[in-house]
Amino acid sequence: STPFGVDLGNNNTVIACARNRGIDIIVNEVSNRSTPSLIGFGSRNRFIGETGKNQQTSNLKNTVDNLKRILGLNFKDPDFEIEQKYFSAPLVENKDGGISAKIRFLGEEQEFTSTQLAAMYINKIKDITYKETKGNITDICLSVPVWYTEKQRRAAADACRIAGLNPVRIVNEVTAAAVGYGVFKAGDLPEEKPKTVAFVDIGHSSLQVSIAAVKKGELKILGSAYDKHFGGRDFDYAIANHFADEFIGKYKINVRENPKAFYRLLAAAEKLKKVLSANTQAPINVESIMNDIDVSSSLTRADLEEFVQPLLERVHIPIETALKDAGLSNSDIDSIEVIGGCTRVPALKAKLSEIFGKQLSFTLNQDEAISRGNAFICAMHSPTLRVRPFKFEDFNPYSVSYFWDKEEEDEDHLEVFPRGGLFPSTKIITLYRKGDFEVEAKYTNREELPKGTESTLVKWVIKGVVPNEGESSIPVKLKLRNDPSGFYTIESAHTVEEKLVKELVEPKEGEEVDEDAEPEYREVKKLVKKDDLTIIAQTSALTDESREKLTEKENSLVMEDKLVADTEDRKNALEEYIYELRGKLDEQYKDFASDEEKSKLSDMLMKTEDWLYEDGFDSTKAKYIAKYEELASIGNIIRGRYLAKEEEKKQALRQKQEA
Ligand code: ATP
Ligand code: K
Ligand code: MG
Repeated sequence: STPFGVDLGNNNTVIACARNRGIDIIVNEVSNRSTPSLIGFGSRNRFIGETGKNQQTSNLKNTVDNLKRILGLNFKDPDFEIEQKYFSAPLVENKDGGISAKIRFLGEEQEFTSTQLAAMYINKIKDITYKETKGNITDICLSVPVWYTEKQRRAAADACRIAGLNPVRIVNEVTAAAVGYGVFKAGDLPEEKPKTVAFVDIGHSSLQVSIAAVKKGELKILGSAYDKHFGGRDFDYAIANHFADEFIGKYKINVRENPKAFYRLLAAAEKLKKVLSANTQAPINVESIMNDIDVSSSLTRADLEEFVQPLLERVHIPIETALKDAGLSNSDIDSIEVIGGCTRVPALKAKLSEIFGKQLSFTLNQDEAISRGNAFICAMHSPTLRVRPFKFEDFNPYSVSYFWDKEEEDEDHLEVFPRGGLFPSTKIITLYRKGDFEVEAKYTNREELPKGTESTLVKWVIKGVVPNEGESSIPVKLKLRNDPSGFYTIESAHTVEEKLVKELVEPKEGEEVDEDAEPEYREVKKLVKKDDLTIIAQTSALTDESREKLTEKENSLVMEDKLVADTEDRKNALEEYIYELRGKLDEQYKDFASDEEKSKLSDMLMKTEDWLYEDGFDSTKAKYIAKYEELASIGNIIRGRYLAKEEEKKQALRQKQEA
């Protein structure tokens, strides 16, 4: 499989693949290096990415964006209340308490869960990659925000699987960028004492910061923090809201009452914002925004900075938290690496620089660093590819404890993976059990988490515990793991028993050894593995059965989309052929068809053309092909004569030249 890395952005997604001994950004069907992260639903097919963006304005109610913000979130989560305002399609609570979009698709009302929506989008991204690379795309390294909970990570992995991909690793976005930095800037990194680098990512929807210790071949994330509701879209809303107010007085219209008008204002606001990153003043114009009214106005950079002042005043909070977690202060930071589209805003750059008390550094490609890191990490996990060895450990943002029913032990739980620890990480614990038992992983401190997060992560049933005869319990060894994707797992479980085992007596140091002497053994009591236990995990991931169902559904939607696209393609081919043949009949083919043939073909061309614009406007792929072949059966005979004559001419010319 071609190593495949995806930075699923809230605004746009960037794809990278490891190939030709490097990492390439994969361009989409219109040769863009990033793809809008949204899905439009139509009467016949889905419009995912660029095509969805193109008709978003006219299809607002059936267009779903902000995909990553609802993935794995509960409808009742307080965060959803904040989130909802960014959506133009209606969102509803589904039977699992999650969020589904309710849209009109294929002529009827349909609902799709946040996981399905993410899967649709990832599947499209996979298709883009497949078309561009012609490679075998089966493994993916997908990045997610550092604030994603276990449930959201599981949903992200499920979405990959529904899209037919194996998520080899789910990785934090900023960590992926940091890994890219560690790998591709290896030449400039110290061998011994690590360099301390702050990575700041401000995108469309969130701000994330991680402090890393980087040296050649190795990286540790020492601290991570975030502002979950801080990004470019908040700037767009601030601008749009300003103009919405202005237009009430100036044009006597309230664009907030008209979703399409507000969306168009929002799009114009985003453009304006970008212009203000390079200029101190910029105009805004929207034609016929509503009630046939054209609006225009302008904004200065200073105005924008004033509107977003409340945001600017929050930037220091996550940075201070991350520094504190890392046990560092400003002066310990050697370099501040900035990524994410929103960091192009001059006021934000100035703010970051002020907070750190240092110049910012733009070593990484702001838009592509995360996906490049992902592709490298995916390559690292490939059994067939050899990549430069690079070790990285990430920061565990949420404390997690494992609970059991107290039997012989003093405690009924243990905080196994505290906030601030590094992962992947493993801890082995021993419990004394009479029989089968349950273990539960829970978040220890709710206040570390996004509001409303459920505390239980996973429940396990451990089966197959049988104490030795005459004993009331048996020691069980559990291997607990915060795995490379950040999932909290029980990797293995087995019982142990004391056994007398023979052990070779090693000669003492300095003692003379008689080569011919018999080796000496002694008997010692040792704990040895007795039975392997069965671990049944109940996670927030989909069950195999429901995941397979959703996979089937997704595959059938892909087939339908493909049929619609192929039909359109055949229709266009027929139309083009009509024009081509008609033209050539008057030119190149003029002398190669009899008058009878010409009039018969002209007649057929006219009839087919009429059909195309009437009965055949919305026909089937097979019909378009049949009509094409009908024309081609005559067209090709004439073309054959023409080509034969051309060949004759060519031969004659060659003979003349040779003579
Ligand atoms: P997220 O990281 O929140 O999931 P994302 O990865 O899609 O979102 P980015 O691609 O990093 O986000 O950044 C997109 C944001 O950057 C958009 O809000 C966009 O308007 C903004 N942006 C892009 N270019 C500029 C610019 N020149 N000036 C200001 N903002 C810009
Ligand atoms: K992005
Ligand atoms: Mg991003």
